[in-house]
Amino acid sequence: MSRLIVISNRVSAPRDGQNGAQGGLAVALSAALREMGGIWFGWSGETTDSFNGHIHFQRAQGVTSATVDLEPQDIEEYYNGYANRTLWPLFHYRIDLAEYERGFAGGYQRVNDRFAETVRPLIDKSDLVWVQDYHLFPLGQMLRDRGCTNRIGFFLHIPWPPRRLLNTMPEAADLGRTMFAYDLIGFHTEEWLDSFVDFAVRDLGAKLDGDLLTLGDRHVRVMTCPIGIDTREFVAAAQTTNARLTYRRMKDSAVGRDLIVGVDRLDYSKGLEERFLGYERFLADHPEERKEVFLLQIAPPSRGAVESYRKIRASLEGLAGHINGAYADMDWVPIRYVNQGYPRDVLAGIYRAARIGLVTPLRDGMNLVAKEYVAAQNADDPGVLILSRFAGAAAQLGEGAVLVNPFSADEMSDALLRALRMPLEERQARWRSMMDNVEREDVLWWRKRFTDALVQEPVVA
Ligand code: ADQ
Repeated sequence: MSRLIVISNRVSAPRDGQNGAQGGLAVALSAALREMGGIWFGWSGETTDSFNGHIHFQRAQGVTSATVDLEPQDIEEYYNGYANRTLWPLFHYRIDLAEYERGFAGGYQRVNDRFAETVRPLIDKSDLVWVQDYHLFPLGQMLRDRGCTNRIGFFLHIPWPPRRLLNTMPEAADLGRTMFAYDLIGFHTEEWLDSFVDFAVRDLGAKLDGDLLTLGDRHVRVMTCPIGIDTREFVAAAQTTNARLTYRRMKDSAVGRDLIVGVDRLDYSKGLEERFLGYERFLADHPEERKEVFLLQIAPPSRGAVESYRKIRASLEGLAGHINGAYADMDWVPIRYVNQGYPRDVLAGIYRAARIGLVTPLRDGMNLVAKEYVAAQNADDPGVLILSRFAGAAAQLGEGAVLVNPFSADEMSDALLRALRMPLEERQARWRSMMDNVEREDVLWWRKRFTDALVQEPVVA
């Protein structure tokens, strides 16, 4: 059997003495590496004065990781620059925030080249190579340039934007052509896959035959492969003592009111400002509901080195303060806004105590919080998921969730009222349909679907 070489920006392989569970993606990739053997390669998260290609190998719980340190300039241009200030906003349809700087593009190429050069000697002839996410688009091509003939797959965790937006980026065509170095590209949804195919066909001149795209002498297969959570682990997390204590604590502090919960990295793509405004509209439209509910928004800051993230943090603080100032009373505050992360079992307890899970990103590749919320519910008395129609998760959970347009405060307000008034039988039926999907298409299913497809040779007509 082939070994698996996973390459991602950061490596979250298990560490010795690690307390607490890993995230779902880390669990799935670690399980695959344990089963197939192989290495997980990426940036250590550490800096070094001058890049030297020195690899730190570690083996823990049956998984080998190999990491390198990067120079401060690499981190500034590749990670804070091209990845977080160019690609992330552009791929979430925010060309107003995307910054096109040659310095960032150069740093991105340099780090990808350093990754390729360093990882190349670790790859044996029969290994499968699996590259993760937008930090590493050109890596496959750079490995091919170094004589790598292995099967190489790429999975995109974020949306692929429509071609008219993508083409605002000066390097769009070059980046698109490098994608043909891969044998297989996976997307969460048809929508992201269609955008990629549309771009490849209309802007690069590729030909599509079934699921095979051809450009010159290169063929790449495209597939949808929606990521799931580690459902068994999450259901178990919701049953732990910590989860039960948290559930109790939330119920006690709610004093009979309904909890609405939002859990997101503090990121403009998650639609937090729009969510607060939608909730404010609900409070304004339905005075009788005011003291019957409260919103707990958990949003740990991320990417603090980037200006747009500092701005959104400040603006959310202002908005939460404004709404609380306008509506709070001596015995009730409408929004509890918390900026810290919590262990997974504590999160599970909070989700379970919440009558409504409010997951309203403006654009999201998948969104795992939606699935975690579903997995944590009590089957006898489940809560309602209000989900943005622009999250990848809507393609799988759309029948059970209450779908909303997160740009519309009115729709959000209507959805909140509907969810609060929803009869038990309807909640149960909707939850069952979502839970069936969350159980069937979990993260282990996702991993197998991708690696099974990667080993298959394409049938070229
Ligand atoms: P993210 O943008 O990070 O992932 P998401 O899929 O929602 O978004 O995953 C967030 C994870 O972080 C969840 O597991 C959640 O529980 C955890 N988390 C968030 N806030 C937390 C808190 N306060 N405390 C503890 N944990 C917290 C990217 C893409 C997504 C895609 C994933 C996987 O943007 O669209 O679903 O990758 O492909």
